[in-house]
Amino acid sequence: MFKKVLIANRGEIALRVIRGCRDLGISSVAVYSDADRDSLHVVLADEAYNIGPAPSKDSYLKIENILHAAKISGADAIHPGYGFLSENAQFAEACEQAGIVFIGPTPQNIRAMGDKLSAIKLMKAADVPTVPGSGGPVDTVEDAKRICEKIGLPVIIKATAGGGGKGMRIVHKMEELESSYRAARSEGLNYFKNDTVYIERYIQNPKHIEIQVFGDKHGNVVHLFERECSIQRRHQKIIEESPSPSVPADVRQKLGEVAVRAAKSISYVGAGTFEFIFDNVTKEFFFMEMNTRLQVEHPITELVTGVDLVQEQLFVAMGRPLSFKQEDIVQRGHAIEARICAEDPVTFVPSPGLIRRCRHPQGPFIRVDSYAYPGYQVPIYYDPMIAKLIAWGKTREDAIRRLDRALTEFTLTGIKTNIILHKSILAAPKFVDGSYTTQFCEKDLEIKMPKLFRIVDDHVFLITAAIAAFNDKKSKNVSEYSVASRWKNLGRKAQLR
Ligand code: MV4
Repeated sequence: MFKKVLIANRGEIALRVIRGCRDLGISSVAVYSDADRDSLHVVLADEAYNIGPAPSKDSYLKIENILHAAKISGADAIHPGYGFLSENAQFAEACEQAGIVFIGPTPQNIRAMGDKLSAIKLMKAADVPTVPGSGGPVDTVEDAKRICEKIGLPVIIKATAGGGGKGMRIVHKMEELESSYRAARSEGLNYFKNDTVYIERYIQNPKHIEIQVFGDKHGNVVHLFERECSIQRRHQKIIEESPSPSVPADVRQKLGEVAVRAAKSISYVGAGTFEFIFDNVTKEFFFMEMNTRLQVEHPITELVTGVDLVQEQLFVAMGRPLSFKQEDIVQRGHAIEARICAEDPVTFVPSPGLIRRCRHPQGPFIRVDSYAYPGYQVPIYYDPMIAKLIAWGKTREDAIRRLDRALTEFTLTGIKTNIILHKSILAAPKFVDGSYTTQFCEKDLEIKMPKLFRIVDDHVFLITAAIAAFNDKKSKNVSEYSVASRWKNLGRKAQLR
């Protein structure tokens, strides 16, 4: 058993890992930047070390500083969380060389899947379905034209090192091909110092379906079924759910088998996710890429399967065999996660700043993974996601209703949040019937949003407090909570109209 684990991350995921450690009697070490002195992970961990200035490149990405903190604290292992150094093979290697266990896949696993073309080649060799396309680098415009003529339009050009939608171009007309090809290459070069691109047939109105896998150091691999993450905007996921409302039982079975075969073919160790593009009409699926980390949306898998994924990561890293077998894993009920972000719900512009009021939802089958508290200053330097709200239900309808109820209970003022965006998504017909695709935010949502909802900020509380005090002459104490409940009632009526 590890005695002490360092968490090389911040925010809600750092809290998630600290709690996973404490549940096993393992002590935790936090690291923090100058901007995170007042962050909750520093408070909740058993000890904490400053690792540098606010910018990530000077702190959370600074390998030497993190390893130094691990050494002086005597940590046995490092959990990287997601983002930052979580998919950095060099970091995983540096940990090994320093005699500290990296809680994650092997450096070879990370490298094999980090380059998208290398990943596609490996998957093809393992008989995993991939999208028809070039299957390798496309080095000239002439090659690009030949491939397009062969596979037909539309196509998608992708930078091999790309991510987050950067270095990607969809081509609908032959006339656009040359400029799109050059744009994808130069974006790859600018953002990832690599101008290699490849071409695939473009799957229209796709769904994003991913499969959670787990491997141990003894060659065992299992899957924990799917998550659907099609509700996204500009490649930022907003809502995820499990199971997917679109995947039929026989396809689900296939997806799981394929993912396990894929993970075994690369001797995968730890938590990983295979991302597939799913054609909602033909119900075909194709491998896209693999994420060699624990993902943001892991809680929905935890709620549906009952497996603590962080504890399992710790066990696997200690060298234990997986604590469950494939046949032990069943999907029970339905879980939906809403990513709560400090951002304008209409323009999506980040809105860091001081949180004034903060009351988290509670009640049956609600999970809140949050690092928000009243008086906390959300820093400008990092991701605007401050909380994840997850609801479980026996059925999808129950889960939607519960999530909506919890969103109504969630009070966060001082900063703008996307809470009302979530409420509007949950009410959208295409979400309710489950037929939404990755185009949902652009096609089925954005236009309706600003008309239906008003942005509520802290001054609304002050006005409501004044009205409440004026109206309620019998009441001697108008507390923050009585004001909040009054405002909620009014707010709900206003929203229903
Ligand atoms: C695709 C695709 C359609 N066809 N590949 C987006 C990020 C990366 N994980 C893969 N992505 C896609 N790859 C083929 N062959 C559609 C997406 C995609 C997408 C593309 C353009 C604009 C928005 C998108 C949102 C989700 C997925």
